[in-house]
Amino acid sequence: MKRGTTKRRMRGTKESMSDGGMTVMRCFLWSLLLCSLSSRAQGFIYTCGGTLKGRNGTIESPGFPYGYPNGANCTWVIVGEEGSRIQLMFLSFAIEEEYDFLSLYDGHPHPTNFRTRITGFQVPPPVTSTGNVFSLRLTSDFAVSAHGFKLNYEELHSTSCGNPGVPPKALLSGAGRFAVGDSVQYSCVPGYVLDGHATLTCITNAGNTAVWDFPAPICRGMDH
Ligand SMILES: [Ca+2]
Repeated sequence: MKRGTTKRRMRGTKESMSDGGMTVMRCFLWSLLLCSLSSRAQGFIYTCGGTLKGRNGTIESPGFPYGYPNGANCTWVIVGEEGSRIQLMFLSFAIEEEYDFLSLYDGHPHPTNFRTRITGFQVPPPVTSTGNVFSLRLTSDFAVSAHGFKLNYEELHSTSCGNPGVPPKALLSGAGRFAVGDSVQYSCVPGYVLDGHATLTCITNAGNTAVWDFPAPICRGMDH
């Protein structure tokens, strides 16, 4: 969903000229809380997020799936038990490519913990923190939204590798616990071939952490 600079500029102008109209639309689409926050003039910042504790849970971008607000700066900090890791499993992902971002921090949301920045319309594979804190920050610019993201997070203990994920066009079978000693098998839907290892086994690495012995394979079209 690329947009031209003209469209961007027009959208920006329209917004600054008819803030009232935009507010009504936003009230209709989103919650009253969001409405009151977004009625501020251009240059507003919409903040949200918070600290999350507990073994597992769900995080959605504000307004999901009807679109996140412009000017969003939302930070979620997931804190697991000491000695655990946090795994994120994305269920849905659509963020305006190269203008809006979801940044991941392996620890507290500090630049030194920066891990990766995700944007666009592909559901990312599962990602696991190295420690018991994992942070996410959603930032959006002044125009154009998308339906946003939804993910489940789960606390992993030292004997669990966590769900290795199912790449596009792949099928996963095998153990449901994903614990040390368990294996999973991948295959591809018809018309696609597997690239990588079909079987992954959960092992303990030198650092005494449960990890999959190989990355999840990919399924590529036979004509590529
Ligand atoms: Ca945007």
